[in-house]
Amino acid sequence: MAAQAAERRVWRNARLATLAEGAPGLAIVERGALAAESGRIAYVGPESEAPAAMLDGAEIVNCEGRWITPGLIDCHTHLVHAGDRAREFELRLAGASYEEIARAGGGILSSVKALRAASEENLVKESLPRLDALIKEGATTIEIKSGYGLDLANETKSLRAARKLADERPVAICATFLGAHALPPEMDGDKGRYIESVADEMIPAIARAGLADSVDGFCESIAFSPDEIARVFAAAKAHGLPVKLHADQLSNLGGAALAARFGALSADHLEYADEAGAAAMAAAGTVAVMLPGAYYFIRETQRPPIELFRRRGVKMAVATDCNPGTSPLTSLLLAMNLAATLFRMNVEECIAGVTREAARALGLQAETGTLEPGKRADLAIWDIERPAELVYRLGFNPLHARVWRGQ
Ligand code: DI6
Ligand code: FE
Repeated sequence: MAAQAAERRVWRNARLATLAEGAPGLAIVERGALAAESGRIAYVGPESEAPAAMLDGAEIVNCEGRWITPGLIDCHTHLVHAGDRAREFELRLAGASYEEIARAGGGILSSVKALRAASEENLVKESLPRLDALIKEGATTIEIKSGYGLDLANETKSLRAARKLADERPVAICATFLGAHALPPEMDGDKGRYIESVADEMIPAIARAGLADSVDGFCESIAFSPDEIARVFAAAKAHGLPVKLHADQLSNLGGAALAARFGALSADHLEYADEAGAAAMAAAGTVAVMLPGAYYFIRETQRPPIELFRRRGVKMAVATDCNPGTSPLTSLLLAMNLAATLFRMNVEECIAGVTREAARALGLQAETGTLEPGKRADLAIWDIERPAELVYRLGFNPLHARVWRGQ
C-alpha cells in the first residue's frame, strides 16, 4: 500500500555526518544509508550493513553521494517581533549615540511599542519570512523568545504567535518566556516592581497555560541584576520550567555562574565570562551558546573565552540571536562562518554547535541534533564535497533537501 510505503524511507548512497554522541569529530560514515520509520531514525550506518528487511517496501532515495547532517537547530532567537530597526541602523552609521537613537524613537523600547501595537495574526505573518529563511537552510528546530511584550497580555501574545508558527510550517518550535528582558516604560524605573510581576504574575500564568518551554532573562547593568534574575529563576523552577540566561554579554556580572547555580540549560553570549563562570558551567552541564551575529553587529571587540570553554569541557552551541536591534541575522550558515572567523571555532565545533550542542542547549538531546536510531528523522541534505563548505562560504546556500520527521 502506498501509504505504508511512505511510512518507511531509506536514503542511500549518502555520506553521513552523524554527530553521534560521544564519537570523535563529526562521526562520519562514508557510503552510508539512513532509514526512517514513523518519523524516527530506524537505521543509520554503512549501506553495506543495512538489514535487507529495511529496504523491503520502503521508498528509496538515492542521494548520489551528497552529505546528510542532522537538521539544523537555532537555539537562540527573538524572531517573533514587529517592525525593524533599520532607521536606527542608519542613524548609528551616521554617528548617532545611544541616547540620540532612543530620543529618535529607536532602541529596544521601539520594538516593544511595535509589538504591543501588532495583532497576534500580524505577528505571525511578519515573522514567517524570517522563519522561512532559517528553514531554507535546513533548520528543523527553532527556539523563539518573547521579551518585547513586557506585560502579561503582550508576552502571551508573543508566545502564542511563536507556537502558531509551528502550525504554519513543518518545524519544531521551542518557546521561551523572556519577561526579564527590559523594563517597560509604565514601570517608571521601578525594576523591583516589574520583577515581582514577572515572578509572581506572569510566570505562574504562562506556566499554567503551557505557553513556554523555558524561562530566560537578560542579566546586565542595562537590564536586570543577578538578584533580580535569581528571583525570576526561582519562580521558573517552582513552576517546573528550566532556565537559561543572556549572560556576561557587555560586562561581567557573574551571569555564567548564576545560570549554572540554577542548573540552566544554557548561558548565552558570554563575551565577558571568566574562569569561575566557565568552571561552574562545566560542573552544571550548562551549554555555552555563542552568538557571533550580535558580536559582529554591535562591533564588540571582547571575544568570548572559547579556549577556556574547551579547556573546561563546556559544550558550545552557535545560534543567530535573530533580533531587530543587535543581530538581524536569519542564517545559521552565516552564524557558523562568523563563529569560525571571529571566534576561531573550528569546523567540527561550528557544525556540532548548530546540531548536537544546540539540541542540548534546548534540553532536546534525546530527541534531535544527531543522526542516531530512535531520534527524530530531521535531516539536512547538502550539495557539498566536504562538511567544511558549510562553514566556509558566505551567503551561499548548498541545501539540496530538508527532511522533517521523515518527510
Ligand atoms: N541581548 C541583546 O543583545 C538583545 N537582547 C538581549 O537580551 C537586544 C535586543 C534588542 O535590542 O532588541
Ligand atoms: Fe538574545
